[in-house]
Amino acid sequence: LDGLLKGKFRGCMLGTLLGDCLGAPFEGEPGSKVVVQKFFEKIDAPYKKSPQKTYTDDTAMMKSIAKCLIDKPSMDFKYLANLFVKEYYNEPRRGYGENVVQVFHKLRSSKFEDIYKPAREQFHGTGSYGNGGAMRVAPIPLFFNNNYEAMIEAATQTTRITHTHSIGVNGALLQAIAIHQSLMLEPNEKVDHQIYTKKLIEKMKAIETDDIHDLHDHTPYQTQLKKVSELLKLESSKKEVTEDEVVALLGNSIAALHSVPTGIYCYLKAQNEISGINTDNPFRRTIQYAISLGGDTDTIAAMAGSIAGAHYGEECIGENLMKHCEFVDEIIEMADELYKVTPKS
Ligand code: 8NA
Ligand code: MG
Ligand code: MG
Ligand code: MG
Repeated sequence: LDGLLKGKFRGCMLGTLLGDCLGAPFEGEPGSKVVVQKFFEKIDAPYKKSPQKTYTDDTAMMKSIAKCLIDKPSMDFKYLANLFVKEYYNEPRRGYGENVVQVFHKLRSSKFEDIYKPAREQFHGTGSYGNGGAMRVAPIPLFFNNNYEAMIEAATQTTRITHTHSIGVNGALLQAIAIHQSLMLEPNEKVDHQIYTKKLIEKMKAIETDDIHDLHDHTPYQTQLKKVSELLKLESSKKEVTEDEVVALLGNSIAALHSVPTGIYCYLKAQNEISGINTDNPFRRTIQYAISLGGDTDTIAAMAGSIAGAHYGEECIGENLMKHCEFVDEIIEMADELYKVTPKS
């Protein structure tokens, strides 16, 4: 797999970018397979002069994590907090979460004295459970692909700069673990969804150990993953599951609990054909299906896209889709730089 890894780095980071750029126009909408299929038919055609799709906070923050790893390969979280803040003040209109901007203001005005304090103060001291930690995490499982424990530690500290609620942190960990698992797969082979989800559940068992006092269920991600697994099992016995059923069961909101497992489901389901989604390409199918669910489309597509990109690699990402998105060349360059500084086995 080592020879493939460079293409998988590109695929994974492009997955975040393309899911973000192509999903952003639908953010907050109810979701429609028909509308999204029409959109993709236009996008997945030779680039003429249709307007470029722009990225949002998901990619903006992923860039900072990649830059941090490239500049300081041992990881410097204070430097990362600085990069997040710098990026935000350079381009504040990238569609950041409503409340996370308070963290940036406080980090700056406190001169980064305690980089975790502003995040701890969010939502009356409960911390954010938004999907902002998960949406940007891709470079961490890439860089730490050889060291699982270090990956978990770095993903945790990276997330805690803005999100301290265990739902927010554990959502980012689950997303990192999924990317890590898919990075190890052969690009041309399908993965067994039952084995894949079982492995995720086992790993989350080691993570979901703290009491989450405001929650009834103390192992909420394991519960969600069991639903993902059940849905996929149902579908392999030829039962069709509608988008409404998926949204009702797994969610499509900005809450990490109701979007990270959904992204994983999109990736696994899209290994096979999906009715109403006309493409042979499993990467496109992944993000197109994620966007068809509506809700937090850019973020769910970015998360699902980065997992799919880690599995299939850059080869699988269509030239047409890339030509319609801004910042593709820069992300490829960043993925290559990240690959260069990544410890090899
Ligand atoms: P965040 O930390 O501001 O969280 C996002 C939202 O989640 C908050 O504004 C709250 O509504 C809610 N929330 C989180 N934690 C709590 C809590 N403990 N108690 C009550 N409510 C809570 O920002 P983030 O970085 O997590 O947000 C990421 C999302 O924002 C991504 O989807 C990104 O694309 C962006 N975004 C989403 C939308 C959308 O409509 N879905 C719109 C604009 C931006
Ligand atoms: Mg966004
Ligand atoms: Mg809750
Ligand atoms: Mg979003």
